[in-house]
Amino acid sequence: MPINASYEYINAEKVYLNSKTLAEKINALREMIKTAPKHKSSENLLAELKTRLKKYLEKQEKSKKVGKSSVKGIRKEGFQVILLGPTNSGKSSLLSRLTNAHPIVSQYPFTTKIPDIGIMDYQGVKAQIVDLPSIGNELLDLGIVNTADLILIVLEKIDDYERVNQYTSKSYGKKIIVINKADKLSEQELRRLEEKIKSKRLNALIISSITDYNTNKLKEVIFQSMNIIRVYTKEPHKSPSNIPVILSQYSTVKEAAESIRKGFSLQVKETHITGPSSKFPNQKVGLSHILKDKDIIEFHMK
Ligand SMILES: Nc1nc2c(ncn2[C@@H]2O[C@H](COP(=O)(O)OP(=O)(O)OP(=O)(O)O)[C@@H](O)[C@H]2O)c(=O)[nH]1
Ligand SMILES: [Mg+2]
Repeated sequence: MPINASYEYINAEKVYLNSKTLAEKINALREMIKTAPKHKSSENLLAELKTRLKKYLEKQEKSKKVGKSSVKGIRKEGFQVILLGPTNSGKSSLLSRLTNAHPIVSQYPFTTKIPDIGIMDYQGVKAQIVDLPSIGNELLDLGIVNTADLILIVLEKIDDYERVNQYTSKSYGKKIIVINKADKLSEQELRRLEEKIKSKRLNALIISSITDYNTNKLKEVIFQSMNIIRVYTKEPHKSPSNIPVILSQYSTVKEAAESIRKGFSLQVKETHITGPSSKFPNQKVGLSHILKDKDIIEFHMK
């Protein structure tokens, strides 16, 4: 146990040591990283925890690839997000907001009869989004709920949450509650709903597919749950590339170099980082330095 460990950390460590499934281990490790003391002497511990988490995430990723969805005709492409909820909560409307797809939207119940698929592009990162027939529709095939990477539980009323959540008991994807139709709420009702989310510590976001309220925030939240980072490479004295290198979370400088070209890290003499993982601009770091989203990485070659 690290010195000055907080009560939260000790608790998270206990949960970790007792966890059996991969998903439990991942959640507990995330909590440990969040609550670990952030001082000089615990840097090694933090790095070690992050490496361990990364290994588990990769293991989970591998096991997902063999998982098959029973919904015919939907090929899982990269990160898969599904929209699950009662009829008329606005799933198809949301799909058309987040992606290039144009599903049928109507005020009548059970409009969506077969899944609609769209691709979300968030600053160069892509995710597949699948809009499903609603809960209660006999055409809803729940197989995909179990294999999706992320489940957006789309509701108009927060009170519907439990009813919908029952259908996710066998899923291992993360879950986010999306409360749609914020435009129908008064300022006061909106504040009250926000308070409720806070006090119940729900992982929920209030949006409107009509006014676009918080839909960009939702894209950001989806991106964050993908456990990936974008780093931008840069040559000395030039501006950074616009196209990000996509890496899994907690990747090191060495892994970034190797993702450019196998053996590239052996040719690197020095690396400089500017961004969230650097203490100051242009910080010189070693190959084992752990990167963060939006870092700019400058390699000096031998
Ligand atoms: N006011 C308001 N209405 C919305 C919003 N989003 C969707 N709607 C309306 O709600 C109704 C249902 O929207 P859909 O997107 O078809 O709902 P769905 O969840 O796909 O429902 P299914 O018919 O079961 O497929 C439509 O009349 C939409 O225009 C929103 O943010 N605000
Ligand atoms: Mg629909």
